[in-house]
Amino acid sequence: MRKRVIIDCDPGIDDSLAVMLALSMKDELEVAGITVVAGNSPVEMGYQNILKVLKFMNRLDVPVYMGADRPLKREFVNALDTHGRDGLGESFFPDVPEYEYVKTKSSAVDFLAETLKREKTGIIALGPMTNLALLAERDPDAFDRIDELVSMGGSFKSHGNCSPVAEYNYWCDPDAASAIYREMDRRGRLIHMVGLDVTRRIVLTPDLLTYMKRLNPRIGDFVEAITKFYMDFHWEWEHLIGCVINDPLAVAYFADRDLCQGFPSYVQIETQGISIGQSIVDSMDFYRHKPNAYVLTEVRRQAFFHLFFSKLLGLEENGAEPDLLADLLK
Ligand SMILES: [Ca+2]
Repeated sequence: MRKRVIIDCDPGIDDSLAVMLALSMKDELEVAGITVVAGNSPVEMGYQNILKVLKFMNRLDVPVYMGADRPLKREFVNALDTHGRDGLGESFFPDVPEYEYVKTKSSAVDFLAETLKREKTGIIALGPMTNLALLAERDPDAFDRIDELVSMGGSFKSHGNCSPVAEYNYWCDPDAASAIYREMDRRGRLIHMVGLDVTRRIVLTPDLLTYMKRLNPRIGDFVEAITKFYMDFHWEWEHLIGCVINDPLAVAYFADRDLCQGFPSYVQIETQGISIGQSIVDSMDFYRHKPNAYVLTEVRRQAFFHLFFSKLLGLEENGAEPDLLADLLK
């Protein structure tokens, strides 16, 4: 059965790849709408970027809603140094003109509240969780109705990506992240924490990109245009050849729980000091507190890429040889 989902995101290069994947998983996912939040890029830029992605995917019918333009309390710090001046790897695709899409009037929070109350819907959160924290505050009943919440964010044993200990989404709005983990705790529910422990293993290498271009030049060229800058950034900062694509894993995991494994734990998010934004995972059960999160630690990397490529590119249709992909993923 198809799962209905709202994607909350801050596009962002890997957000864009995640949305492309979600839209390609037609048998598994029904994307009810996309809400945008300030994060990797300022919210207006993220809104335009998601329209660019929807246009490329011929899916401008999917409604997009503008969300929070800054974190709950902290000053907003974007990640355009990582994602390029346009938030899409300096691909500089033109803005989508207004006559090509349906301009939505309600805010992201209103759309979330209405949709959650109307139908069973899950949420994949790919950016700072500001919109979701505002929803919990303004309409707790609607928040209660979230079917499943998968959050790309945080880190258990892996190091941070914007401080020694913090992952960007939780670091950007630590108060929102902290609030969401507390809300889940209060309700006795688990948030799925798709953190850097697993997403760091998802590296799009130049070889894999070439493979994408060979199999499906249209998609491959688009992915190349938005990831080139990102790859240069990874080389400069981490001496990594390729780029880490965090967000698509959260989408894939939402649809297929067998892709990752982890453990239930009590998690809190630090909101101050030098470890601001850190996800504190009580894996040793010091606090004797019931779990509020399912923390992912293992990912079946080859299975993820197989899914990613078969959905996005169409592997069999394009005559892909399974052995070649297996070799590239060794
Ligand atoms: Ca993101």
